[in-house]
Amino acid sequence: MNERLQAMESRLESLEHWMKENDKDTRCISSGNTKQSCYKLVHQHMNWTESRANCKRLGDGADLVSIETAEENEFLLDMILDLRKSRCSAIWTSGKMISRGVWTWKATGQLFGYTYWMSGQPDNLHGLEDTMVFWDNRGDLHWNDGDPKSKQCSFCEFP
Ligand SMILES: [Ca+2]
Ligand SMILES: [Ca+2]
Repeated sequence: MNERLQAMESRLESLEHWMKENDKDTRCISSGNTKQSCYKLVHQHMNWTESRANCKRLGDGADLVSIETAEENEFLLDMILDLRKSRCSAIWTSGKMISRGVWTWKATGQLFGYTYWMSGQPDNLHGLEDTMVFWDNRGDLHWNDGDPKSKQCSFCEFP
């Protein structure tokens, strides 16, 4: 490869690294033998499809968040409590209902294992709700199924 191009690429990489380190809405977690994941809380309100496209722009392997463990869920809850201020009552994840009562993480294709549904949820209100949000219901912060057309904050996950 051309040397100047190589130098530019390495400068771009260090710039990307710097931006990750200095973005207060982004935090990373790594534990034991799990790969490091970084998470960005996006405050711009978008529908589910727009939110997913926006996450993918963060780079290779970036998508709306998928939540495999209680530990990962706790990490995200802490971020929400620290960062959202009052701007996000609901936050998109990659959770999607693929048939009645069957939920998957679109980012990974995995079925839901661990769950953290709010009591009475998912309720598929008016038959319109098939995407998963963190929802703050007067201080009760849990998972809910929401209408993908509604505009909300979102959580991206990337390596
Ligand atoms: Ca994950
Ligand atoms: Ca619901």
